[in-house]
Amino acid sequence: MRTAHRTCPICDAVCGLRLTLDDHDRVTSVRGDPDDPFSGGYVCPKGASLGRLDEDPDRLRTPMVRDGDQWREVSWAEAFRRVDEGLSRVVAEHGREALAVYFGNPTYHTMAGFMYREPLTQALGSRNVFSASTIDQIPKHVSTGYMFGDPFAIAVPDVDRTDHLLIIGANPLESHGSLCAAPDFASRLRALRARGGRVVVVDPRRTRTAEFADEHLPVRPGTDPLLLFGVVHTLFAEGLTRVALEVDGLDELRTLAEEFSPEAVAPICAVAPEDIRRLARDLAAAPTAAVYTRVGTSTVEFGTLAQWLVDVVNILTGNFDRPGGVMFTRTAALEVFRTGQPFSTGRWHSRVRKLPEVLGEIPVATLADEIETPGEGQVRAFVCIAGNLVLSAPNGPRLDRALPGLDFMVAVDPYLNETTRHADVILPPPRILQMPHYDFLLLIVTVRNYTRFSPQILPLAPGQPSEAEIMARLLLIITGQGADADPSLVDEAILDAVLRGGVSMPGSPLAGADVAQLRAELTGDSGPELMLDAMLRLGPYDLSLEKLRANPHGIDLGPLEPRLPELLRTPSGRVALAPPQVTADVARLRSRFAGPPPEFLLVGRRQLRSNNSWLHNTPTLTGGSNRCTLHVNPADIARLGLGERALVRSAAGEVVVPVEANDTVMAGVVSLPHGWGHQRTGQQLAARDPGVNANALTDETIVDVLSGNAVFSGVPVTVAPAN
Ligand SMILES: Nc1nc2c(c(=O)[nH]1)N[C@H]1C(S)=C(S)[C@@H](COP(=O)(O)OP(=O)(O)OC[C@H]3O[C@@H](n4cnc5c(=O)[nH]c(N)nc54)[C@H](O)[C@@H]3O)O[C@H]1N2
Ligand SMILES: Nc1nc2c(c(=O)[nH]1)N[C@H]1C(S)=C(S)[C@@H](COP(=O)(O)OP(=O)(O)OC[C@H]3O[C@@H](n4cnc5c(=O)[nH]c(N)nc54)[C@H](O)[C@@H]3O)O[C@H]1N2
Ligand code: SF4
Ligand SMILES: [Mo]
Repeated sequence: MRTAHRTCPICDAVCGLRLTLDDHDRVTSVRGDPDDPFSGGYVCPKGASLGRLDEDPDRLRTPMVRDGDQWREVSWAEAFRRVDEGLSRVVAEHGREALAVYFGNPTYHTMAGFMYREPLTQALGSRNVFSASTIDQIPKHVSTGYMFGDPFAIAVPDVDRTDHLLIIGANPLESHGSLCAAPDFASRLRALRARGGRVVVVDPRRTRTAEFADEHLPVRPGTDPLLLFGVVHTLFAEGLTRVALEVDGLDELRTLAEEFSPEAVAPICAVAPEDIRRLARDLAAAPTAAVYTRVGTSTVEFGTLAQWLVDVVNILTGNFDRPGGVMFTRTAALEVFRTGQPFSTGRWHSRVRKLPEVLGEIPVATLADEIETPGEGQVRAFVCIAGNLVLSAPNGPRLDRALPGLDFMVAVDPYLNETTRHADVILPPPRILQMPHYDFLLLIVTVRNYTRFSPQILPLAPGQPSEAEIMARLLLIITGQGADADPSLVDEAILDAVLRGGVSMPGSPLAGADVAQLRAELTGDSGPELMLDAMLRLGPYDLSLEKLRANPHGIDLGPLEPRLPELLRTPSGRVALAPPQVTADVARLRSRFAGPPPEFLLVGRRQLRSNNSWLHNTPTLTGGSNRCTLHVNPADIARLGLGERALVRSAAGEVVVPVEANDTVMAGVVSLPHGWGHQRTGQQLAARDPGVNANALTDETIVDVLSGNAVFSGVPVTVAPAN
């Protein structure tokens, strides 16, 4: 028996876990680490199942090569050789622009996913770069990019100190928070209320979070920008603004909000004018208040406007960048992502639909167009890293039809599933317990400054590559250096770039230091660990990998502190309250909701014991409430005469799905979870209870025009009894 400590890599809450393993290295228990100063012993059912998830017998342990519809296990050497042949042929015949890459959600949780993404993208030399960002949070980057000059200036709600938390379109009691790492969100909200604070939730569904809150306001899906404009209007009209930052655009903002009185927007949002006024007054009256929003206002047609207006309200009420409001984390590792380059979108456009580039990538919503549409630059080879796009992307079934048309596809994924089955080669990453872990990304949105490193618990098998090595080898292959080139060359190049960048950053603790000497001092058992050591030494807290290793429960680095104006990167040095690139979309907002609403609007539903498309094969995480059903309000069921199953149709497609009467969803709205629709998968348990693909209904032709983000929420559908 032995004990090991490990960050849970599944969701954004970054809980610290304590595992026990027996003499055969089998995990016998997973508990929350009680000595962890940040997560304090919290664990959810997914984290508690980490052992079972990790030892899943359906997890691939050897590379797989497909010949026709036959799969065979091959050696790593042969797998990389096949990848080299496949990619090299496409580049030789069609050029680099024929290559595409996707970085899926799990790459935001692995060290390799963070450190090798940019180098791999550079190596690709193609504009066909896609990631989970454009089916998730890219509207936030666009709004903060234009408001603060930094697309990563993402403020988190100071949940531990605020007096009033308004949650719009997020369900942290089931998702455990996102772009806000706060393990045990429920206890934090309980403490908030215990100290006399209030929690208000705006959501078309009475979620677990809404049940817990002091107040729940149902809102018609997709209309939050109008609701928020109603709040802004009220703040101005009633003289409730108290801006405490240097801002530009206050007058433009007031003028823009003029037409959106609570009376004007109420019928569209289905929220009463008095309620909208009260939202504004309560925020203004609270000693401190924070507005927090996530997926429900991001994966919608006006996602960027909604993200912008949330920050606007936080600024207008004087709650931006101050304790109890929304604040910026000061993360331990060097903030390599803050480039200081002036932010702009649309530096290039996608080939087929001319959608603007954001942060160097183009929207997932147009991937199928780029694969299917002939011509110069057509995508012919696809590198899919940790993505199950057939289930995760808008109109997934179209991708299911498009992927077989590729000349070559390689997937880096532990499973044979709906998407990877189209690959020619699957390269499985090591098991979770075989990977060291550090959350380069999630630790930039913690509600306290905090850091934690977890070494690998189990060794790699002889000859088995780490996920970092897989990415490095892909990079070497893509740059034409072949399947046998030395991956440490890639590591050294990344290390050199990190160190050079770090010593030349203004205010760096190691400004002007000798890079070769720094490199010699670094410690770590792998490329990513050496990179982490470099970034910790170059970071603001005088840390190193050695110090983190000595503190397996993590290190609390104190409460969040104000970071403006230090973080501002706007040309004016002030916050842009009404950036023209963002306000340009207000005209579209005005006209979009002119007519009567569709009969039904579809929204999603995250489930506590599920995580996107890949946790349905673990016995402890299946069954019970984890069912792929359509939640329909009982009034709608009666009106439509719905029986056990419903036929749901949208502009993109249709599904037949079991109906569950549920009064938590507002009338006129139906809710279907995503990540289901398992078919032809190598996950045997998942195949037994497949569910339907919610993304057979979502429409890839409609995006948030400013960011290109997919629209998963507020999709017009019809619902009818199915026989
Ligand atoms: N309708 C609808 N669609 C949605 C959403 C919605 O709310 N509604 N949500 C969207 C959001 S927010 C997101 S983030 C996306 C997520 O969509 P994806 O990017 O597809 O991410 P996941 O489904 O989480 O996992 C993708 C794959 O990663 C693999 N994987 C797991 N661990 C690892 C690992 O360590 N390494 C590697 N290489 N692979 C691994 C899994 O086997 C799985 O095949 O879905 C989006 N799709
Ligand atoms: N258990 C579990 N946890 C997860 C995941 C999971 O699949 N399962 N996925 C992870 C990922 S990838 C992410 S990005 C995060 C997401 O974290 P959250 O954003 O907290 O997750 P959701 O549950 O999608 O919350 C969105 C809420 O918005 C509501 N909503 C839908 N449309 C609208 C709208 O138009 N307006 C408003 N105001 N609300 C609306 C939905 O009903 C839902 O309650 O969760 C992460 N954690
Ligand atoms: S809340 Fe998230 S990070 Fe914490 S144990 Fe559950 S899945 Fe893991
Ligand atoms: Mo996500």
